[in-house]
Amino acid sequence: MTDSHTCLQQVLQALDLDLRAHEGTDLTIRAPRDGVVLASLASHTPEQAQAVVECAHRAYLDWRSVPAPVRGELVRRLGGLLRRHKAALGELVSLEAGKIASEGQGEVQEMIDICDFAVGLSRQLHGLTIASERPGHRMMETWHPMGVVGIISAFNFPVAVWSWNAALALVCGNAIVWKPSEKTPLAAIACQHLLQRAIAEFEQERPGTVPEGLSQLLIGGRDVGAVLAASTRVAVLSATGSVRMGRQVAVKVAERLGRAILELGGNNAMIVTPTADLELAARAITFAAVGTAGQRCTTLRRLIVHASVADALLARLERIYRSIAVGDPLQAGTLVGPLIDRAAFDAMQRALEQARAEGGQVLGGERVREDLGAHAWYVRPALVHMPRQSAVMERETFAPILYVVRYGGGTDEAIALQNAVPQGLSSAIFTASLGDAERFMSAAGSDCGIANVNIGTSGAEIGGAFGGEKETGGGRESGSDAWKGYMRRATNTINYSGALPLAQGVRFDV
Ligand code: UN1
Repeated sequence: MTDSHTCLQQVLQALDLDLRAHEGTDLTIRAPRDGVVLASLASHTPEQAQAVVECAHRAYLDWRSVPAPVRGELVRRLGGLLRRHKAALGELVSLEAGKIASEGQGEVQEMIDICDFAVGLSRQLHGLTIASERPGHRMMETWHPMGVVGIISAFNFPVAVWSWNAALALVCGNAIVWKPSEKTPLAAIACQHLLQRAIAEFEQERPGTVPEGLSQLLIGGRDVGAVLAASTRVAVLSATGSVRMGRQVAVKVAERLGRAILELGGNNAMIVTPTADLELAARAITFAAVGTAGQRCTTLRRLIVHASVADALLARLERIYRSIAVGDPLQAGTLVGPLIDRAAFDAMQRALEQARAEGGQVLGGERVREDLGAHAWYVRPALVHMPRQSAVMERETFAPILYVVRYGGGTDEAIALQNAVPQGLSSAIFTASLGDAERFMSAAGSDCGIANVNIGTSGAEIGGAFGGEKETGGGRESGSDAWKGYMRRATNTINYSGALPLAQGVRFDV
């Protein structure tokens, strides 16, 4: 296996990226696949962060007046560069976040997809025309940029989640300031570098269109994120991460009556009904539960299976779990890479201990492949048979743990179990019954932002709005009309009548 440092040098060369300007002693970045130190970086101070936000605000004041389709042209160029550098950027994601190669590449594809979507959107951004009660009047809605959009992203989707926010925010006329996870700043530096290149290309054709500081990066930890949350200059703060982080950020943003888009924890379940195609279900469960080593916010964490099919399904799953390829994420054939770090491993072990204490029977979950490095944390994914949905199942543990409970009654019993947790991101049902599927998607069904039928909980396309309810935070990103979160709506009433009739028939003669 090639040492991660060597891989990094190749990737940096392919991206024409020099890290020297970022070097320092504040953050040590390790490759999860072998524990090798990739880089040591300097953090921004809160004072520097404040200056960055001010600069972004000045950029917004110019960018907001650039026609939206022209703004789209910049995002089109970013998409072009991402297409050209997909292999290298995807590999960097694998190196820094520990994702298997195909998922690293898939994440860059997700960026390309949202760029395409945003370019189309840049010729739309349309409001309604509304019937006026007054003669000679017209009412309409106009959508305008908000200002500076702050983006806080997590280690597990180090580039795609930024791009959902960045591509939309830019075509919507905002400036962006990004604080990536302190575990994955290298991928962020690479994205910022590609965007700067897109800007340079664009400026050659349209000199003077892109203001200085339109897109900026903040490397650092909580104190830097706190500046984004507290600054009234940050009109929208889009934050992805834990419920704990989201709660802190949301309170700060609410205090100044700002706008937050929150995409927080998921504790996603799948219901398998008696009519489900078990072969298909087993494959979907495996990808959703162990893909990305269980470190997606959409990861399947709870399996609610009807007693009549439980033994057959679990026999299949146990076979898969025993043999699934855990190892170097850059090696062909690997399906499960490492956890991000030791803290993730410890949290997983604590959850498994609690599950045992609550009567669970654990298959897997132990550390494996220690030969790959003392600082590399690989685990065999855990399948945990629980006697009932107990406390450990009510929280999200960011690791490949799949808890299984059985239900004996109707689909409503399963739906109630599914909804009985504080989070509400993603959910799925496997069934051949139209009635069960429709019930699951109805108002009395899944309470999540994503409710799938005969598909797992993870791996959403960018065309749909992405996000969830309850402790997941209520925000929506990516497709559908999520762009409205990055714009403000003005209602315009235009009078061409030559008279001045008042609404609601009010008389006010002067
Ligand atoms: C996340 O884990 O924060 O639906 C995002 C999915 C991916 C995005 C996950 N498209 O699993």
